Amino acid sequence: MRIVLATGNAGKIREFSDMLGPLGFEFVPQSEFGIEPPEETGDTFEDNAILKARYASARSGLPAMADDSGLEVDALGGAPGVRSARYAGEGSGDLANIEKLLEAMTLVPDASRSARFRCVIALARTADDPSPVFGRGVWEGVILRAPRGHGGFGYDPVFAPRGETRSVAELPAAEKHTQSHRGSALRDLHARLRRI
Ligand code: ITT
Repeated sequence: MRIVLATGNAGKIREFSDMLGPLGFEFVPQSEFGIEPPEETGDTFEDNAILKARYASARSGLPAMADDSGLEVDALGGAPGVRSARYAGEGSGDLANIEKLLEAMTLVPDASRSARFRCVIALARTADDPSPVFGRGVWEGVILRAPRGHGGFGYDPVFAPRGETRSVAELPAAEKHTQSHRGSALRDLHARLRRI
């Protein structure tokens, strides 16, 4: 079965191509259909994930899968959350977002720097699928005081998983996939699909 991968984020596309290979579906990035990511108007990861999946399915006529994810920082009341991609402003890049986060966390002591990545993956079999399937994943950790490493994307250089001294950007990709919110969400989605 061909499924549209409804994301415009190159980091996510890389991780999904690593992880989806063994699942036996053919995933086609939405850019191959000329689909641009829609505006994310939802207040929750679920809302935005299904909004993106339905949008890509409507435009391609195929089933579509979308990921909505973000970083939740306890000392910032859960921010940047669903706004993680645009924390430093609309269209802001990873560097600007990291800079804003580190600045907001300057006075936060080591013991209070807990945070987590969340990921919700939605699969819409048609644009108006009345029972889309969701997979969810969480990855607990802390916010570092300075960026470290060059792997991954987004906030990876400033997030160290719980019990780990390296940042996610210092982990080999395969190690990130076995632990990450995205890896867990994909395994959760896969398990639910097998029960349908
Ligand atoms: P699409 O909506 O097109 O998929 P996006 O980048 O806008 O791309 P989101 O709205 O889901 O995606 O925003 C997620 C943001 O959260 C992402 O841009 C990163 O800044 C951050 N993020 C999510 N997963 C991450 C990961 O594994 N490592 C680092 N940062 C991550």
